[in-house]
Amino acid sequence: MKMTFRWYGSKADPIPLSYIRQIPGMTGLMGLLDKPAGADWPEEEFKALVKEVHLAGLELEVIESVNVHEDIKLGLPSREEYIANYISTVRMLARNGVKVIIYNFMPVFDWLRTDLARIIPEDGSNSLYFDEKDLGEMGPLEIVRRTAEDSRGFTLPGWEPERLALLETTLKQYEGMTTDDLRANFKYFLDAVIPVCEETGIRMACHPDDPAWPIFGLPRIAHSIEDYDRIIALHDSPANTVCLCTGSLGSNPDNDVVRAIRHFGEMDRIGAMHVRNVKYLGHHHFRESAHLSSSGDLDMYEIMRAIHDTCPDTYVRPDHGRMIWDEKGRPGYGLYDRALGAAYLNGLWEALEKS
Ligand code: CS2
Ligand code: MN
Repeated sequence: MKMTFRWYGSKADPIPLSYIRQIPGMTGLMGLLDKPAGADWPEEEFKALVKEVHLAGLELEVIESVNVHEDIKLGLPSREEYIANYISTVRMLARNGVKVIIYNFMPVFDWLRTDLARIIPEDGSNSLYFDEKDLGEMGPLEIVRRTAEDSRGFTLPGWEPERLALLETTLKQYEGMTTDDLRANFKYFLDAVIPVCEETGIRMACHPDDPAWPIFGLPRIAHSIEDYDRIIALHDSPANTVCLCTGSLGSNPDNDVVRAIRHFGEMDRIGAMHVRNVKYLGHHHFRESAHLSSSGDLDMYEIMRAIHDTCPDTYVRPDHGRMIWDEKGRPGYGLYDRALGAAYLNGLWEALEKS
């Protein structure tokens, strides 16, 4: 297992690389260049990032995310240009030491929450929270306005301004699109990109829909074991893998996260892991909790054991954390609670190694 940390770059992330390096057992980053979906990433800029990360004593073998342009998901003729850019970016990243690219294929929205700082009554910390009832009252435009307002001035991954500017138009474009249509567009993308990944040694890792069910009537195709079996079948290759996010898949209690890890781990189809815990509060109603098993509803020991048994060499990062100790950070991506999460996951790992 390689323990890693998500980082947004020195301009956008208040957490210095030196702090990340000081978290015990931290080997590298899941990092990115801040480029709009569809862009061809400039090599010089990326080389500079790699250099900066290496100088801090960390690796940059995983990129999260290279976002897929909406026109690719919509299957518009303009997708050709964006797919060409994607391929060029894959080649460039491979040349510069990258092994895994995390992405998702969710229409319009990446992850979605109804509150970015819900107080956890037991201890006064706060975390990301979702209640479908609140969503019903809000509607897509309102939720976007609220999320932007609550983000404390930070840009949020998946909520990039250029994407949101076109929200109304984009929502209209998806009207009438079925899950089969979306899957066909996904196949078109994978058929073009995966052969290049095979050639260059990159693994594409698809992140689950979050929360793990359809929202606002938009088609969603990556929120269960069966969904991922179909995604793998779209273009069967060792380069077509899952970014298994326990908190996203696990937002739906019907998903057996441990079984999912074992299933795809045994197939060697886990490119990366996001490990975090959730607390169920009712139907389509949950909040994110501390990583510790007893703080939420997922069994972190069994999760780490499944990784240990089936994909021990994979990249792991603590996904979102709570906001604690008065930290003023990017919602979900503060330093303190993610560092605690990494330390705890490393502890479980050491116990697994020695038992
Ligand atoms: C994140 C996602 O919220 C999360 O779980 O891991 O925003 C993730 O980075 C993207 O969906 C990957 O493209
Ligand atoms: Mn995740």
